[in-house]
Amino acid sequence: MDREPLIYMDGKFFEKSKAVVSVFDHGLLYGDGIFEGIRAYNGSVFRLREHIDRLYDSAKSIRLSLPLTKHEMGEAVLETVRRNELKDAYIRLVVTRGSGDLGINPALCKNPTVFIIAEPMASILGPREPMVVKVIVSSIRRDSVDATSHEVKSLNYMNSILAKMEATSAGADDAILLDHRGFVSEGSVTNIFIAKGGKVSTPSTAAGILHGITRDRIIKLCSDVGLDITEREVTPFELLTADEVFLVGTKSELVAVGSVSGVRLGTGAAGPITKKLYGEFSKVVLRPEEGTPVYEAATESV
Ligand code: PXG
Repeated sequence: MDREPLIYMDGKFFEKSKAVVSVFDHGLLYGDGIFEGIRAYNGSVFRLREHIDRLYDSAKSIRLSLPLTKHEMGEAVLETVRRNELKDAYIRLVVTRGSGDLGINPALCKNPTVFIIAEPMASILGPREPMVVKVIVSSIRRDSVDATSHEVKSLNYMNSILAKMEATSAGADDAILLDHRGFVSEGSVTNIFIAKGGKVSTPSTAAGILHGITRDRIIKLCSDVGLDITEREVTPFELLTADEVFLVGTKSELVAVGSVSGVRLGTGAAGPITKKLYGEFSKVVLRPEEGTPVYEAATESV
């Protein structure tokens, strides 16, 4: 596109260079805000309802009252994709506490700031083999459920960022974070699955991981294709000794893990379960019933 991308901000559209937030916005000053990363595939927003529901749960948990109904928020997402004439896109929906003063008091922030960015993004899913990444187990722990729990998709990503930096300096692609007890929690921006002896496991949400929308869909997909899938506590030992490990998330989609902290898994390539789920997930994202159409006259969006 020759013209600048159009960004939704509080009900209006602005060119990218003009879409700015105040330096007094508490999203910037304190990470006081929430967001969603959403994907559109072939002109349809994948699991829009689930993303909007999660956003409203995040908002409720931080006592942020959203200025739009769920339906209006869904429409704003669709309109942003439409205005940018996109079919395959990555959408970032952000709500901050809004502009306040230099203190943390959220009561002084009168109106939340809502903005939505939609950028073109092609899927890595398809007929080819899944991508394979190297990960490390990070020394940075996920915050516990009674701290900055990752159940809230908040603007505080410092532990993921530090873990990612640790991975990069160790020559790895990404990091796996443990929870405060030492159990496996999730990747820096993905949920994690392991397979051993044909059985698939994923850390349960009890220790405060993000309730990933891709994770949910992959759990269901495992059952649909007859794989034994359990949500439970997973130890670092199980991670190192798994036959297969893979990471899932809206942006990363589904990627295989070839090694953990220098320990090779299987042959170091994507294993059969990972490949099977990758192939099936590639079809799922394109199914009309999994998404909300952007361009057809919508009957009901969210
Ligand atoms: N865990 C964490 C900590 C995440 O940030 C996921 C799991 C996957 O959740 P979904 O609902 O997308 O299946 C995320 C995803 C990125 C990026 O650049 C991704 C996320 C946040 C920021 C950046 O890939 N969230």
